[in-house]
Amino acid sequence: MPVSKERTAIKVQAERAILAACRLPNSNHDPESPFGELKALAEQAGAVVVGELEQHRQTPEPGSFLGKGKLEELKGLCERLDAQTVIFDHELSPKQIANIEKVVQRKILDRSELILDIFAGRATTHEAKLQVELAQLEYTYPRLRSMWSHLERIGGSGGMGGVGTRGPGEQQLEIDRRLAQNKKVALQRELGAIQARKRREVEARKAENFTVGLVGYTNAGKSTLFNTLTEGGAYADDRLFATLMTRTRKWDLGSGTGVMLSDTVGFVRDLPHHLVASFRATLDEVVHADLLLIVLDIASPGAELRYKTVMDTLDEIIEDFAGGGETVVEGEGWSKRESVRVPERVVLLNKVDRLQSPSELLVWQAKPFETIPICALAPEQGGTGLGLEELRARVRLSLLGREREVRVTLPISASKAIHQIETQGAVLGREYNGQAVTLHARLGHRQIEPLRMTPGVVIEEA
Ligand SMILES: Nc1nc2c(ncn2[C@@H]2O[C@H](COP(=O)(O)OP(=O)(O)OP(=O)(O)O)[C@@H](O)[C@H]2O)c(=O)[nH]1
Ligand SMILES: [Mg+2]
Repeated sequence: MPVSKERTAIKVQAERAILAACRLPNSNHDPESPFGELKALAEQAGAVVVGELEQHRQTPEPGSFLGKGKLEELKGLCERLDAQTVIFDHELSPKQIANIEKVVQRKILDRSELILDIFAGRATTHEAKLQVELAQLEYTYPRLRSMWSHLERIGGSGGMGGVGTRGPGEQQLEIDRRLAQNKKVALQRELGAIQARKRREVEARKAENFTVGLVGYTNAGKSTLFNTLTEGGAYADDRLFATLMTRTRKWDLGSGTGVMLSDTVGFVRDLPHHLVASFRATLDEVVHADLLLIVLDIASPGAELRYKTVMDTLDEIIEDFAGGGETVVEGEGWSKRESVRVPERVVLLNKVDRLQSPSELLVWQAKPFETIPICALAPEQGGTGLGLEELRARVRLSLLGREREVRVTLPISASKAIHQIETQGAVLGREYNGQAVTLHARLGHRQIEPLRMTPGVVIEEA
């Protein structure tokens, strides 16, 4: 099938690659390690990075990003280092790709294509595969199309051997385009059905439970924390985009309380927007949690930039989803408008065990937002368990509300309510009076409100 045949053309598996970038005055790359992240991404995709080239400019060259001289230099570097592929640290237009290729005579990939390629290799669930395929059709296809027509022109002139594709004629391209369009519609329909079902599940879960979302940059330690807290087998690994789909599990907070915790796909700087669109549904569930825990790897270089990326992406998703600050909730035969509530956010300063000096932690703790330093690795895996108790207490605070001392009088027969007070709060004393009991207890205010609704219960401040 033409579509899948073309997709293989962006693979960089085992190819020798050069990384290239045009640094503009406001580029948001990490100055300490300008190619660090792109290199990690390229290696995740299976490429062998053999060289790097960057140019500092006030504005990019419109047609080709880099200036003419720099492109010639890039060509020379490819020849010297025997590289088949050049990966740019930007999103390039199909036209720019074609123009650069014309000079450099090598396969040119942009950052988004590279990320899509990694996602394609990671997708295991049916939904993730559909989402990747859709994103590739939308993003990669137009680029491959122009690349191919270009390859056809330079075909056989050497240098492009690795790609080894015979350019299709115009007629073939037209057939491919139609097939791709049909495929896209079918994928969108199938994904729509899956996502509608998931939305109903999420709504039901939210109605009954307090929900907590783990979000953060890729490789921050979300899945590791998820596993440590829920003892659940989420896949955690030291590679980018280890997790592609949201997973939700019950997290037991002790004393009969618990919340639903969700692990999510990691963010990355300049996440391709086509990818964001198709993974948006996955994140939507999470940004509407009651509490967001933002996991940040503070031991890695560029933590500041990562923090900013995560916050900006979250705000974007919430804003897009909210539209005018309202969201429409639909059920069978009904719909209602609800104003969008922005969940509480707590930033978890992870991998504290890897810090070189404690002063690095102080910098983060001095920030104007709420933080908890943690070590997400379970003690069995060499972790220290640092901060996990504080985290539990913080989530309990969100769940139950601030604690107050109260005297609750209720019939002895209300055994369910008594059990709840005993397990979720701290009972300081009790007095029996015929068929009634008065419990002197410390309870969270969110726990007190439903008690007030229970018939026969009287609550006084202690
Ligand atoms: N030393 C140390 N390593 C950690 C800690 N937390 C996570 N790691 C390691 O960091 C790597 C990435 O962890 P993951 O949990 O897969 O990261 P993630 O945020 O789920 O990543 P994605 O799924 O790619 O978004 C793994 O090798 C973990 O063992 C920590 O507190 N200390
Ligand atoms: Mg993960």
